This record gives sequence, C-alpha cells and structure tokens, in this order.
Amino acid sequence: MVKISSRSPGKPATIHDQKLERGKGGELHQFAEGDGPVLTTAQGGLVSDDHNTLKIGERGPTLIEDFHFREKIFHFDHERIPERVVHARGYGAHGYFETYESLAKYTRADIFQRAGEKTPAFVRFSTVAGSKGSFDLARDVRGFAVKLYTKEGNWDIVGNNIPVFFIQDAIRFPDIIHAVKPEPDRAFPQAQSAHDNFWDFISLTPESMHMVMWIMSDRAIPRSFRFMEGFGVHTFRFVNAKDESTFVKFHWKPKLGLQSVVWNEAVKINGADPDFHRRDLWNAVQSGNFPEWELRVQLFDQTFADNFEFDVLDATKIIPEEVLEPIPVGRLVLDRMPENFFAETEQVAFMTQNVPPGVDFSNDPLLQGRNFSYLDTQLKRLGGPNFTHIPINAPKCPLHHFQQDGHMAMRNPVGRVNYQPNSFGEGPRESPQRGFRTFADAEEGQKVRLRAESFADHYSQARQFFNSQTPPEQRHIAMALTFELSKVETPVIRERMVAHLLNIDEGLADTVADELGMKQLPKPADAAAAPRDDLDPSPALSIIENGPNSFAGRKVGVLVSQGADAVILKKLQSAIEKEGAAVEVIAPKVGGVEAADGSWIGAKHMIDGGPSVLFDAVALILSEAGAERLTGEAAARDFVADAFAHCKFIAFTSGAVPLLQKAGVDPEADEGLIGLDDPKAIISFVESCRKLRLWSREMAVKL
Ligand code: HDE
Repeated sequence: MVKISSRSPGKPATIHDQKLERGKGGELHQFAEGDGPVLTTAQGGLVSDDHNTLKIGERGPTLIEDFHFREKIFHFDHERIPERVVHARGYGAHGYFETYESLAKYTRADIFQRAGEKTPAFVRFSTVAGSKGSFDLARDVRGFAVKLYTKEGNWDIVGNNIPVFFIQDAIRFPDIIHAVKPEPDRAFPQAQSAHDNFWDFISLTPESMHMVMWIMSDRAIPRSFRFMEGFGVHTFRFVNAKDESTFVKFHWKPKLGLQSVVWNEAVKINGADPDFHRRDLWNAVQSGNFPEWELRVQLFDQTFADNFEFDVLDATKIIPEEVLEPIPVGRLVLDRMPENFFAETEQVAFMTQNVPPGVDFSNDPLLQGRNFSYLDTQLKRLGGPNFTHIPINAPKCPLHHFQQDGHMAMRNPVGRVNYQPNSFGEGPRESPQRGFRTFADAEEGQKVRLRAESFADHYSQARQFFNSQTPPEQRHIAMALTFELSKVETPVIRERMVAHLLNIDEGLADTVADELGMKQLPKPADAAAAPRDDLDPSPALSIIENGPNSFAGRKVGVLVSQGADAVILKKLQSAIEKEGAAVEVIAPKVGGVEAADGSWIGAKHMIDGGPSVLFDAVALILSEAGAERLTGEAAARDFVADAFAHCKFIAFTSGAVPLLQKAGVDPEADEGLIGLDDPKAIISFVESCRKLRLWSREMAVKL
C-alpha cells in the first residue's frame, strides 16, 4: 500500500498563518491555515504538498511523474541570467527628472521644452570590476547610469562617477577589462585593481594616466552613491529644431555634496558591511530622504572645440569647469526603491545609443564603439531581442512598429498588416519632422586605423588633476599608488609606473618610489607629447574643496554603556536629527543598556556589528565603570582608534576617557575630540561634523 501524503487530514492548503508541526519522521512541516491563496504550479495547478517529493513508499525512490517537483527544480535551475561583463554589481532606484527651463534654443528634445516637466527615471549605480556578489567599497570607478523614460522614447545617459576613461578607442576595451578582472589562471583577485595584470596593461598604456590619477584618488572609494558626481564622459550633441548643433557634456552634481572614505576605512567597511552602499541608498530612500542630483551641461560650439587645448573627442580629457561653466538644467530625484531587485535592477538594459530626437553623438571613438556594444550585450544577457518588453526597459510612450515574434514576445501586432508601405492604410509611418534626424555633419577622409595627433598628450591633464588636489588628497593618491603597486609582483611593472609618474609630478613619483623601497628612480617615460605645466589647477576637481558644509544625510554612531547619561544622549540625538543626519546606538549587547537614570537605551548594533567605519562621526556616552569594562574589548578599542585614525569627529563624556586612553587616543589631541560634559558642546560637535573629517589630524597619523 503506497501512502503519499504527509499532510494531516483536515488542514486547508493555504500559505497564510503557517505553523510548524512535526511529521512522523520528526521532520518539520509548515501547514497553512485560513483563507489565503492556494499554492499553485506555474501552470496554475493547485498544489497539495510542497515539502515531499512523490515516492514509492516513505523511503522509496522518487518518481519522474512528480511534475510539481520537476517544474519547481527546473525553474530554480534557470533562475540566473549572465551577470554583466562589466558593472556586474549594481543597485538601482526609481525617481524622476525635472526640467528647470526650456532649452529649446539648443535642443528639440521634448524633455527640455517645458519648465517643470517631470520625466520618470531609473538609475543604476555600480562598480566595474567585481562580480555581482563582490563588496561595495572596492577601489573602482562607479557606474552612474540614468534611464529617462521621455515622451519620445528612452534616453539613457550611461555615465560614470569619473569624467574621463582609461582608453581612447573602444577596440581596447576588452584588453583593459581582461587586465583588471581576476587573472584567468588563478581566478583572483576579486574586485581589485591591485595586481600585476592590471598595472602591466596600464603601465604599457600611457593614455590611461589621467584616469589613473582619478582612480587612485578618493573618487574611487565614495562614502555613498548619494555623495558622488556623475558624468556622461563623452562629448554629445544637442540639436535644435533648426538642425543646429551644440556640443554638450553632462554632469550630475549631488545635492548633499561630495564625500569619500579613506582606504583603510574602505577595507574595513568591506568586511563589516559588504553592502554598505546598497544599504545606504535603501535606507535613504525608504526613510524619505530622497537623494538628489542637479544636471548641469557644458555647452560649446565648434569654434570652442577648435580652440580648446585638447580634443573634445578624446574621452581621456575634461573641459575644466573653470574654463567652461556647467549650466544647471534640471534635477534628478530618487524616491522609490524597486519592488524586485531582479526584475528591475538586474534586468535593466542601458544603451548609449538610446537618445531622443534633439540629442546626438559626437565622433568620440569610445562612444561610437559603445553604441554597438550595449545593444549586443543585451541579447546575451536577457536572452533574446524582446528585452524591451520587460517592464523596466519598456518605454513609457506610445509604441508603433512592425517588429514581431522572437523569444518571449509579450507585445504582438494584431491585424493583417505587419509591413510598410502597405495599401491598406494601416500601421504607423515615419515622420521626417518628428523622428530622429542624425545631425548632418560633413565627413570625408581615407579609411585608416590611426589615432589622431590631437589625442597624443597623456600627462598634462593628469598633472592638472594632481595639482588641483588638497594636500591630504595628494597624500591619498600617493598612498593608493603605493598600496596597489606593492601588490604587483613583477618589479619592472612598478618601475614603468614610476617612470610615468615622473611625467606627472616628480614629488609624487619620489614618494611612491620611496614607499615602495625602490633603490633608484627610473628615467621618465617617453612621452608622445611633452607634458605641459601651464594648466591652471581646477578646484572643482577636489572632493574636499567641494564638501557640503552640512552634515545632512550623514550618520553618527553613538557608543553607550551601562550607566550612560540618557539625557546627554537625547540632546545629542535631537541636535543631530535637526541637522538632517541620523543616529545609531551601539552597545555591548544589542538588547541595549540601562542608563544612569534607570531608563532603558535600546541599541541597533553590538560593538562588533557596528564598528566606527560605518559612521561619519562617533560619540562615546559612557559611564566610567562602563568605559573601564570596555577597555578589555578589542572591538571597543578599535571603535575609538579607527574613528581617530580616520580623522572623524569624536564627542565623548568624561566617563569615556579610560577607553580613549586605552585606544591610544589623547582626549586633548586636537579640536576633533569634543568633551560633552558642557551641553553647549553638543552644538559645536554638530557644527564640526559639517566639515566631515579633520584632515589636519591625518598628517599626524600613519594610516
Ligand atoms: Fe560600458 N559597458 N563600455 N562604459 N558601462 C557596459 O553594457 C562598453 C564605458 C558603463 O548599470 C556593458 O549592459 C564598451 C565608459 C556603465 O547596467 C557593455 C566600452 C563608460 C555600465 C559595456 C565601455 C561606461 C556599462 C555591460 C568602451 C562611462 C553599466 C553590460 C568603448 C561613460 C550599466 C551592459 C548598468 C556597461 C561596454 C566604456 C559606463 C559590455 C565597449 C567610457 C555605467 O556593453
């Protein structure tokens, strides 16, 4: 006799109000009760048992006849789609773009015709080198891809948080990416540029030197997606109704200002919270603190392009903001998280060639190559030509075309006519007036594989970038280069890199060579065009110079102990929240502590789970006995020592002094340590936090 059901008689098969019951063999079953929906197969068949495969006897072989089991496993086996070849790890959010004023003078794009026009948007931020499951704080470029669902079709600005790129011609892209990804024999390192192959390629590719300065700077370790800029990188065109073209470069400026972490902090964040950037965006949007960027455009004509000192088609160059001011044209607000990560963030398909009428391309050879790649890659990743039927990729404007069929076709033509011209008077027709008209630029020349002479200067803007940084930022670049090259095992690669640095800044080259323990400096690298030293520094290139002067959107970690002063905590909390920042309490146990006045202070983290690297500033509200107890805990000492080493502002009650001392921090070391016993000090702590970091301390600390 074969008995196949394990459900107790009389239990309705619903998935609501589930409770656990032990089966005959001691295994746990979830039984559903109530009037909720009945579990079904993908074909809609009602399921009676989702916990036991169909077997011959309780201990017998499983039957192929079990179609429910086979369907469930089949679907599971096929849940993954290929991750992106680059930018695999990303996180997205929905929002809108709001146009400030009409830009009809420059472009006929509908999105820019009316002040106050709101256009739905989806944005995906990403790292480039790591796999989908890699950590957020890799030293890397961040993707900043914006999809604008305009009334004239989707416009994708597929940009980065760095305005230049490694290479000048798209044909080199597979090489730079192969070089940075894990080495093919050993399959490591993951999400790191600190290895031989990457620096080998770079050291043999002088055109990447400007980009190298950016990725070795703190731009490559942003504190949050919310605190970074975005750039379209290439020169594009606006084209107006009279078919006149204006060149344009796109810049996204974060409303909360720029902010990055330091490398030692980044390494520790990756361990403490590999999802640091995801969590930050999720929390900000879910709590109603909607991140915002202003879109600014650098507009210029052919005469400007002809007279500018570098080629505007060369993606390894910028036009400094001081030379050509970016004009604000609208704002981007992210106000809704996806309901399903896979459906939206994983399946979103950005394509540089998605432009509305009124936006057009320049001849930048990198952009031209990208215009091929982004369509091609979707076919592999999303599995067929109908990826525009997926809701996240579907335009939100009327669609009329004769494309049909293919895998997973969701939108199918109805009626007899699926071609044009046709004599039935059915279906859409093209419109020379409203349709996309390519700007009729005059082109002529021989077919050649040549790099323009105007692309030859690889060092001058690298030098300009370095010269535009504040001393702590310059120090960070030197330390980053030292760290990365210290991981390179082949000495000649290190030497080649220092030879390039000599063309950028001798002091930088000296420091790096010295920190690497190189016995002597190599000769400067041969330069295709002599590096210039007459470019003015551009303050817009420094993160520190463009700080927010506000602590809004940031987070303070408050360490409390048994017997802590609940009144000070309350006052501190309200001052920080008034500033638009958040507070998270860390305690020896996550359950919280009893305050001196007998009240209970709840906690968000235990000390190990809430290290100070997760916060922008910290406060220690400790009783003396509590602090004494914490001196014996490595995590508590690290909490303080790291906050100090990372130049954070630290507020403390006098009870906390033993812990500070045990962590090697002199409570009077500098103005970044603020005693809280005087209640007025709370205000000065919050005001200090607006500076984000006390960089002068860094010169005294070996990170
Ligand atoms: Fe990409 N890039 N890229 N890229 N890129 C991709 O497209 C490519 C480049 C950028 O969040 C791929 O859908 C080539 C520059 C972002 O989904 C692929 C070249 C810039 C994203 C591709 C470049 C970018 C991508 C992989 C050299 C900054 C992520 C998956 C010519 C302006 C978009 C995909 C997202 C993704 C190709 C260089 C930005 C393979 C051939 C320069 C933000 O098509």
